[in-house]
Amino acid sequence: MIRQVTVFLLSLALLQAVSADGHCSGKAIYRVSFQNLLTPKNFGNLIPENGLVFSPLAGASHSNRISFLTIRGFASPQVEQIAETGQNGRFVTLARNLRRQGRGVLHVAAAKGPTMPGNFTNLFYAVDCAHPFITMLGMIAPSPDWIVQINNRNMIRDGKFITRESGTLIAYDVGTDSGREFTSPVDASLDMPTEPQMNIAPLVEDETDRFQGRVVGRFHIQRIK
Ligand SMILES: [Ca+2]
Repeated sequence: MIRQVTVFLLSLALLQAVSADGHCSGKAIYRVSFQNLLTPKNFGNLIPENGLVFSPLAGASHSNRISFLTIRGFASPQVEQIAETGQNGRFVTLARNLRRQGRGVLHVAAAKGPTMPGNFTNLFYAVDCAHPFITMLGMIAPSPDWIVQINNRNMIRDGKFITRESGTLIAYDVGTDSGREFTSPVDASLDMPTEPQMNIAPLVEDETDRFQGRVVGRFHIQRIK
């Protein structure tokens, strides 16, 4: 018995030593900003004359047990809803349920309104060592099923929370609708379900890419606490 306790205490001491020596500890809060570059100035007559919006953005911080969005995988019903209608209700409900049940989600964030052309939207996420991944997405609207996103992005490098990170956003086709025009999501007559469903992939891989592979936005991640 005494030996078992000693072994336990020894392994605890060992764990703490390891954690003080480069393994993750603590928590952090990040501001994630998506900037919408889909303005008439940037895209001219490639896009509708008033530009395109990002639908109300939504996201979550989560563990490696969960991937809400996997490039080259099939879109979930939650991602399909965002991509085709711009409504994030299913995604937010699922993420909140997982959080409540302690199943890999730490924090859920959702914007109140769309990100207009030329504007940006900030969402905030708490992360910790067990939930260091951030996924965030929104629809390019109007469109058939095109999104901007960051997925499973790890806020830990070499055992430490990163300070900041920036990058570009390109359009992704989530593979659930075969439309190719900037059509209103409420016009059901223009719904063209893709059957069988295709993988989520960069829209530029489709030769009819309306954005011609160009950058449609930028993301900025900043640790604020
Ligand atoms: Ca599509």
